[in-house]
Amino acid sequence: GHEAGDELEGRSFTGQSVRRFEDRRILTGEAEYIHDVTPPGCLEMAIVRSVHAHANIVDVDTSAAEDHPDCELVLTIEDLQESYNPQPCGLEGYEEWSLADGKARFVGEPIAVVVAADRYLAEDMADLVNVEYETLDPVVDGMDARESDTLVHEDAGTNVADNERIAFGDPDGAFADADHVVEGTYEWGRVSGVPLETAGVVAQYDEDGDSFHIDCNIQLHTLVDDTVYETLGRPADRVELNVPADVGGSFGTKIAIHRYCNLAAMAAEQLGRPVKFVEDRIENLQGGDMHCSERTYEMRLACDDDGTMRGLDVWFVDDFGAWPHYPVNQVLKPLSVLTNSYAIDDVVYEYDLVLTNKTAQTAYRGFGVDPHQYALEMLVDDAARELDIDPTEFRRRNLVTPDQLPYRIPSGNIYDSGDYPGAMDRMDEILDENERCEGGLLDPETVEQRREEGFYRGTQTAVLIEPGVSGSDWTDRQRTDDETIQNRSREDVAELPEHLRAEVKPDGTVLAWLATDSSGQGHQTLVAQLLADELGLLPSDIEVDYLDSVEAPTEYGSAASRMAVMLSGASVGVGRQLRDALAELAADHWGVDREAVSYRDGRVERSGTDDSLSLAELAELDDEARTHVSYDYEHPATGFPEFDDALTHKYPVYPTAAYAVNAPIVEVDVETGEVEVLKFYTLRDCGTMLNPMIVEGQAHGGIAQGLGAALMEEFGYDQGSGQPQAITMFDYLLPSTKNMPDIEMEHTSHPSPFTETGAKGVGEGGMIDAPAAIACSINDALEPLGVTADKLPFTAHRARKRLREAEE
Ligand code: MCN
Repeated sequence: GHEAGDELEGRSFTGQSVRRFEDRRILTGEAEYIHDVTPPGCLEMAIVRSVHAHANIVDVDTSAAEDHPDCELVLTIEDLQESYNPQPCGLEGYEEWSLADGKARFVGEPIAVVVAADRYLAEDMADLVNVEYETLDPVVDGMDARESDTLVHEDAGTNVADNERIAFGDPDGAFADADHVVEGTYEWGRVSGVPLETAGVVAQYDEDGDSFHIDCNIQLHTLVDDTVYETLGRPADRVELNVPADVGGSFGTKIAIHRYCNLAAMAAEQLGRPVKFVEDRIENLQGGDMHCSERTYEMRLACDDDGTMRGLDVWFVDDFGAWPHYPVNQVLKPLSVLTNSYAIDDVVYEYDLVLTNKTAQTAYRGFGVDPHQYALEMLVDDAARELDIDPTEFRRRNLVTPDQLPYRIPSGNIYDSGDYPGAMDRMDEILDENERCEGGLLDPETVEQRREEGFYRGTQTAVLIEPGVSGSDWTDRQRTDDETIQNRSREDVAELPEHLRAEVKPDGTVLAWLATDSSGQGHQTLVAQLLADELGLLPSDIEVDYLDSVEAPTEYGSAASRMAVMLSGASVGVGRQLRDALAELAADHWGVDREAVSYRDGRVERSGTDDSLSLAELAELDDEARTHVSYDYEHPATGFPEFDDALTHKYPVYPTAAYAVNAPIVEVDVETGEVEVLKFYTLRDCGTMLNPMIVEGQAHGGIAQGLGAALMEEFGYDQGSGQPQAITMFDYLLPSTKNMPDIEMEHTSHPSPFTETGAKGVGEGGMIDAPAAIACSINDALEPLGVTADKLPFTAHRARKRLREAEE
């Protein structure tokens, strides 16, 4: 990659692997994370958490803690109910307080908080709080929860918090007419992103203004803002929320409603002193509201003898844990890739969102699309085998073809651009040239020989779509009744633009401000690259800073793989505005018409003369801040009639469709059940690559997380007691360099016709496409033994079990 300041005049920085500005400070220890924020007089908070999955709280005795000289404050539910509000939940009808109200609903649920001079003392004080419980039977299994008499929330009267059936086309007809109906059950284990930096907050209260300043390493301040204002019972402008420039990863997990933000703010108000809280690793893994989808799918595919897919029936249960938090709409996002890369018109989609006595869900890279793609590809494999068609050939026959693009899937979303069959062909070529030949990992002779030794190899390709760039407010669909949805007009569905500001500094360099937060994606570099091109400067001439929540307009922010598209569009817009503003300033200065001046490579020139002004000279002339500009880039779906139908029905619209064809070469040891990925080939299309090095980094990280979900990671629970079984890194197995194969990556580019720069979102790829690819490759490897990877993670234990069952 190029050094950020490389002299590359006359060349475009967009599309180049410009090194990330962020990395120097991260690698040299100069980055500022939440734990580095320590205002004078700062105290620390510890949380007393439930040790039971389901229990009535009979009594919370805080006297020993309160009597202790080191204890600054204890807060219980009574204190909260006296002065604050419940926090908004993801669905109506659930009253959630930041501390358990009378009943604990998962192991780790906060019951009280204690504040002391430092975390050690605070933990000691927390130990002095004595909670008396009356234990209840826990609801642990999501499938059983639907019928169970034991209720997680008695007032709700059911553990099924949401359920919906949506039909597109004529699925009944398709299933009645088709030659075959193939069905399968596929399970996706509870996994999540596990960022290096756990979640944390530093809250300060200003008594004079009755206002709060809250620093927290959250992913989207826009989502947390509302919950914090409402919970504290203050107007929005009295709560300033600031996300540090450096967040040590989020992957969606830091998006949702986090009680610790509210609790630290309340404690800061009560004490009149700053209060800090940063989760330790156990808290992060068990109680930090940071698990994601746990789904059981029952799917059916209707096909004809010739291998044409006719209809799809998707039914699943998603075990959401104890509270239906904001990302309840994860059950809907799969609608944006409903039929993946296949042309199927008649589909039914139904789900039950159930509550159990487990940690509540948050978002995780993929936002519920990853399990859908996995289950669908499993079904396609099962169907191919039942129809006795080669699984690759079966896929190929049903792919959306290039001449069909842009292609509208039944649920209304549109795939923008690409060549899916071409990508399958290219991957075949790559495998033929490198691995299916002599000496290759899939050399038929080697495969046969390894099989005799008990090691089964295989690979399976498929085209996996990654939806990118959400922005419409389909997110609150669950809160809206059917009639309201049917009567919704296009105007009711907000599209959130991306805001960017910039100005010229006295030295002629440019300062730009992002309105949203980053967690490691490299957005500062992205804006610097794009703006450098727009202004004819070097990326190192562009400094990029962040606005805080009060300064920034309410935006959606960095989620749903949208910033490459939104920020590149905003950078182009702000660059154009800045060029115009500078040209106008120069024209005024020279007393000539605007048409008589032009902007070129960091200077404004006066035509027909040798006169020109540099940015520094213009900045000096600019005493009215006329070169401070801002721009709002419109979401690509805005103004697209094709998207209207989906939007007005509040179906998820994701206007970019990046995709990957993966070929993980897996080897299963049929004795131990262990699966090793020997090599991972991947061919990817994200349209215009703005920074190939970042794109590849995103894919590497995503594939690692996808491998974890496919083979290793799982938040298991004891089925009897509801105790979490993975609360340390010894039990929650993250992939490391030891587990990661070499990744051979190639790119193809079909720029999106819908976006300013042709870019498509990529931030969730890998996690969306790797699990399905690995599972189907296992299916290929174990085909002779009749075993499939029908439950993820396909751990050695599960694989062994399936292999033994198949033997019988
Ligand atoms: N990019 C590019 N060209 C493209 C597309 C993307 O160069 N055609 C680059 C962009 O420069 C951008 C990055 O790739 O910096 C990711 O862009 P995009 O796909 O738009 O995703 P977002 O920037 O909106 O980031 C969100 C996305 C999501 S949803 C999760 S989850 C996730 C992810 O990003 N969390 C991450 N990647 C992460 N990476 C890090 N390091 N940490 C996280 O928490």
